[in-house]
Amino acid sequence: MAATPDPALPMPSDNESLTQIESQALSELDAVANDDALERWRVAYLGRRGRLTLVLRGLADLPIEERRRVGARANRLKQQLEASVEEKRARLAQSAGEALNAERIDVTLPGPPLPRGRLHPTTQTLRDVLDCFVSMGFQVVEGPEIEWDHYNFEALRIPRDHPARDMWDTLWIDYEKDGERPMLLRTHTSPNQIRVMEQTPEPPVRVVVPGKVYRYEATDPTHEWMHIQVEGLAVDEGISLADLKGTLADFARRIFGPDRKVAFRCDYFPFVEPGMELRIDCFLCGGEGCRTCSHSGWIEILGAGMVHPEILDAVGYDSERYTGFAFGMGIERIAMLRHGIEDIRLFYSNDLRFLRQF
Ligand code: 2NL
Repeated sequence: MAATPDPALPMPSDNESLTQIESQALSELDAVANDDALERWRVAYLGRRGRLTLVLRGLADLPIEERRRVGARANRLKQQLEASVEEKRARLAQSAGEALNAERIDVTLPGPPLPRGRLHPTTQTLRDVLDCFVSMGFQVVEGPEIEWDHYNFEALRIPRDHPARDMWDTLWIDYEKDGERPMLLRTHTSPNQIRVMEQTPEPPVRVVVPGKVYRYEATDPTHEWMHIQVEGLAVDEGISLADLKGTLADFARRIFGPDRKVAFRCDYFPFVEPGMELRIDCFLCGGEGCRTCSHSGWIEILGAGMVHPEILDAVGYDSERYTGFAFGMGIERIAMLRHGIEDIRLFYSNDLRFLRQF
């Protein structure tokens, strides 16, 4: 049965139509970008009802002379288009392969190097200090940064009207009870030592307590409104000033060098009796006098003393039986001395040029 020519198309059975079919077919084929489009194109021209197929079927209706002429040309075009399809198919396959190749990942390649971080200089010094005390049998204990007035001041023999409170300009929490502000940002880590003693019914107690502490004060090269403190506490039967001296001299020599001379000098803290400061001979000038030791030959390292018996009694320890020593130091100060850093604010200004040096 002869196929019915599509009325929308020009009469296919002449040279002009074949020329048109050829040029349209080739330019459309050029735009084909994938296998699906290629198949649609093949059906449109070479399929059972394709444009060229219809021409070939219509040949039967032509006079013999014309049938030969048009037939020969149509068959050549058919071969040409079939060859073009194959060529296009091959090219599409090749470029798909190339795309795959371009995306291929070599899983055996080593990964790009990751930038390595480092510990903050205060963290490094903090760890060295804690390691030292841990090796002497102290336990590390952390506690809350928001504290009750009771733990931060009252339990440490610093009552409301005590002049020593002037030493701790406090950041109070915006919370009122009975017209008072009983909560604050701790000004030292001692409150946590009170907590440890309360939770340990009987000595021995041997703890170091690190942590952030806060003061309401203006910053300058040696003061920050937040800094890191380490306090230590040892309570047991028979603990004496000699234990305090031996422990802290050993600490000072481990951190600042085995040849350090140490000296203790009277100082006052409301929670100890007697109270003292520990100094080491200046490791920069060897005692001659320089800027770091303010030309005294000595550098203050920490404060210490024998725990006031009233503090022991208040946590339920028998101060006739038990004695203890305690100490406290600022970690930034230790780190500044070790590294020759002259401004505490550098630790907390997030300047990587500074931090990358440690
Ligand atoms: C300093 C001085 C010191 C203490 C802290 C303490 C804690 C309890 C009882 C007794 Cl629970 N004492 N701590 C004692 C003496 C000095 O710190 O200059 N810190 C930066």
